[in-house]
Amino acid sequence: MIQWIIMGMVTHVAGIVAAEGNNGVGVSGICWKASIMAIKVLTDEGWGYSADITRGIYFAVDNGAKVINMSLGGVVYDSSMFDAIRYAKSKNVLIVVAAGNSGQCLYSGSLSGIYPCMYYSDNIICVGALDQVGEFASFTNYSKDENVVHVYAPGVNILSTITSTTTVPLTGNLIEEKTWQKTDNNWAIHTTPGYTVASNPANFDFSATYKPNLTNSYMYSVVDCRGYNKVMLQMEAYIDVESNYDGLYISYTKGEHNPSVDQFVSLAKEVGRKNEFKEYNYLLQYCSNSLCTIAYMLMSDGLIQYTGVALKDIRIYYFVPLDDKYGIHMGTSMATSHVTGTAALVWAINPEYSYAKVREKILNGAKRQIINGYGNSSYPVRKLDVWGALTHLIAPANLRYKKIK
Ligand SMILES: [Ca+2]
Ligand SMILES: [Ca+2]
Repeated sequence: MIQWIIMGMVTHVAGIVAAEGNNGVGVSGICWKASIMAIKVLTDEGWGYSADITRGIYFAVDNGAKVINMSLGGVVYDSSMFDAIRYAKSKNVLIVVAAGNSGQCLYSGSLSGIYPCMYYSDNIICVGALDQVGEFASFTNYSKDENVVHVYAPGVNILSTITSTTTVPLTGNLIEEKTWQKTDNNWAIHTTPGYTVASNPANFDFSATYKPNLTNSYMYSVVDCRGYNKVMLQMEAYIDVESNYDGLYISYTKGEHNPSVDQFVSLAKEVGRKNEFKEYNYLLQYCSNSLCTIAYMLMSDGLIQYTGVALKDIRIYYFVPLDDKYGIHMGTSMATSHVTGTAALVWAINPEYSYAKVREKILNGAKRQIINGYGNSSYPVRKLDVWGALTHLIAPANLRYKKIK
């Protein structure tokens, strides 16, 4: 399992590629008429696994994508993902990827690379970011080797489309409103001066300790999330448990279930001596439009017990979209999508082109300029030039013409 981090916000990236132009609204993308296929391969928080990204590539290719914009990166070489990229190549699909935002110099053949940028396949264009004066953006990864970072494009202070949401309470405080079921009597709901808490140990008073060898100490309840598309659990909790051996496990499942019998989805294991009430938020991805069982379990080993956990406030929130807006972001993600839009534009002008031709137009149409690198070095790099890519076109072959007298 390899983690991948998204480097930008997808709606912003999509707007750079294809926002409608010449309509007096918001921004214009590079290729106004491009069709976008949105394929979600990472979580809302922007991370995920290479297997999902790999499946996304196959899905895009098999469903007719011409250019795949991958504003994401990870540090581990994954041969399955590389196979998917080669599959895309066999189907004439170009893949435009971000060089990454860690300010690193990338060396060809180096093991500490960034992928997909550094997979060797000639249907990839890896893109670094420029600032507003055409120098390297402070955060961009870069390379002295034009075969590693192929081209640079604007990536600082880019205005594009954004979406946003806000949360609205779906329930009140479930500690007070709900009947909680318990698998043993180590959990209890009781009122301490000032507020009601659910706690383990039952006699929680900031000095008593939870029991050793807890393996099945659950407290759980069912919440009705029907009619709500995206819901979140928020809790305020006091946590004081031994880090490496004990833990408060928070889990949930769609429908009405018993966590000591049925399979639940883990949300978190909270540990440590926090010693104050803090707020925690968890997305309940699988509880959209359904009943939802939320479960808390305290687990402990035989040695060392602390004062335990107290849950003061548990609420469910749902998300509502706010009006669409425009906003500024920066990153090699933004740079990447400028190149993706250019690829779409070049391909729109000549749909018969191969991925290699489109790539050649972009790279050969780019302006080659010396740029000030890091540490007093300077070297020539390719800067994206949309007009250059378009005018680098060769005249279509086999034109029929008549001599005009
Ligand atoms: Ca517009
Ligand atoms: Ca312990």
